[in-house]
Formats: sequence, structure tokens, C-alpha cells
Amino acid sequence: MLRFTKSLFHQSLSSRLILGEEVAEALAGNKPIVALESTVITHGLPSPNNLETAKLLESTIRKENAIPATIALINGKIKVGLTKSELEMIADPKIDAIKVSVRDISNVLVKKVVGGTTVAATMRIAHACGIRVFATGGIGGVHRGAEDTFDISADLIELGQTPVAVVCAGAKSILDIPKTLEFLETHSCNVIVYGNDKNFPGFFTPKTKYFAPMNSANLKEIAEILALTDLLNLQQGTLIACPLPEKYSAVGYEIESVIQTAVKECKELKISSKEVTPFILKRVNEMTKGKSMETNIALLQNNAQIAAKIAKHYSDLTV
Ligand code: PSU
Repeated sequence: MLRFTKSLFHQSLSSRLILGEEVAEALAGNKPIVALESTVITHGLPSPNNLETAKLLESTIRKENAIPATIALINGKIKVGLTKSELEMIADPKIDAIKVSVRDISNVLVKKVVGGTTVAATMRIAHACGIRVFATGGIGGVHRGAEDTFDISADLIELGQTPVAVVCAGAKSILDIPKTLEFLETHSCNVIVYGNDKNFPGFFTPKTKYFAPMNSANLKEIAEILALTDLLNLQQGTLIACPLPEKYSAVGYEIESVIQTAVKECKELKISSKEVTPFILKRVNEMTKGKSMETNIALLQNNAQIAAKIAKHYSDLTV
């Protein structure tokens, strides 16, 4: 639901929104497709790990016989399904990409610069193209202290209104998880934990003490929920929260304590708004000597694989 006006749509949407060849073919043939965001490449991971991870996620999705569609803004165009050289370009720190949420899409297009799309912007663009499933690491949420700062990610607004399934590992404990879940509930986002219990995952930790309303260990059942959401025209996002695989969980709990230090530093340095998440990710990675990044990459890959399986079930159900 990119809300271009009608005249703008006729004049230039097709020249602004460029589908990669494979993505266009997959959409036409109702083949499984998984959207991927690009803020994680431009701002979430350091170079060269960012490019390696972007390629790894695409190949993980292909192994499951689905088509990856990495989304980014490049020189005035919205690109859905990047070429190898476009992927390399956005991953290059010299490009100095902008972090693009929905608010920023038009600005970055007019300026003809490079933008890494957040969960919110990626959802909006994926939906405009007809892509139902999207894989990422973690979502933005309600920041701690939001009662004073009002710092709430636009990801949550989008999750309330755009019918795209976001497969993630929950939200980091840099966020206020109970408030994030409350906000999602208020905005009618359907939150499902993948697995045998309802504990919402905390990104580096497989379980928090907070609960989602629903869990399912059956990916076909999750795809059925998506298809039913379409049928009933519910216009809501679905957040599919996948706990970090068990073998990484010990490290996950260790990283968790470091996060608390990084949050404190962030406050002391008065870092705010969209700079908060990139700052904390960088500091946590430094303090854990790269362990947080390894875990981050492992969970991104896990989510991409699960998303591809859901996309496959969904395309089987909607032929
Ligand atoms: N959480 C992570 N890594 C990330 C992000 C979140 O662990 O890279 C990115 C995602 O793109 C998410 C965005 O959509 O940060 C949220 O930013 P903000 O809180 O400024 O809306």
C-alpha cells in the first residue's frame, strides 16, 4: 500500500519501482518470495560482514526454493531484488547510505541517494509489490523511557496496518518488551511465536518472560493464518517471532548483560532517535569481541530459512 496519488502513479510509479527479473517472474508465477530489508546491511552489521550476510541470506532462501527480494532505495529508484553489484554498492560504507523508514522514502528518492530500508519501509514496499513474507533480524519497538521520549519505532505502526508477515527473532532488550507487545496489541498486529510455547523471544535470548497471544510449531498452520488474514481483508501485519536456536542460547544470555552497559552509555552520551539502535549494536559487538555479530548472523539465517518455508506453504495455499 504505497499511497502514491493516482496521477503520480500513472506518471511514474513504474519508473520508480523496479522489480528484479527473478522477482518479477516469481510474482507472475505465484512462486514463493521472501523480502529482505537493507538497514541491516547499511547500518546493522559492519563491513565486510554485512555483504557476506546479505549474500548468505539470499542463498539460504534459494536453498529452500524461494526467491529472495532484497529491497533498497538506489539513486531515485525503489529496487526490489538487487543485483550482485547493487548489493555490493549498498554494503560499501563509503556510500554513506541513509536509514530509511516510511517517513523518509520520498525524500531519499528525490535526493537520488542510497537508502537502507527498515522493517517499516520494507513492509510497505513489499506489500506494494504483492510480497507476503519478509525475513529480518529484530524489529524496532518501544524504547525504554518512551513515557518521556516518545521514542517508538515506526515498525510498530506498520506492523499494525500492512499485511506482510515479518519473520524475526523478537525484539532486543534495549527495547521495552512489554510496552512493545502492548503497542502491537493496541494496533492489532497478530503476534505468533514459532515453537512450542508463547514466550516472546528477546533476539539474543530465546525466551523472555512476556507472552504472545499465540504460538505454533507448524509452519503450514502459520501460512494458513496469513491466507485467512487475506481472505478476511484484515489489513494487519503478522509478526512471526522465532527463538534463537538452542545452540546459541548460552552466548545469548552472556550478550544480554553487555546490552545493559551499552544502553547506559547511550543515555550518558545523549544519543537519541534513529541513532540509538546502530550505536548499541556497534558497542555490543565491540564489547563481546564479535560474539554478538556471530549470533546476529545465525539468527538472521534461521529467520530467512523459516520465512522461505512459510512462503512456500503460502504459495501452495494461494494457487
Ligand atoms: N534491530 C536490530 N538490527 C537492526 C534493526 C533493528 O537488531 O538493524 C533495524 C531494523 O531495520 C529496524 C530498525 O526496522 O533498525 C528500527 O529502527 P528504529 O528503531 O529507528 O525505527
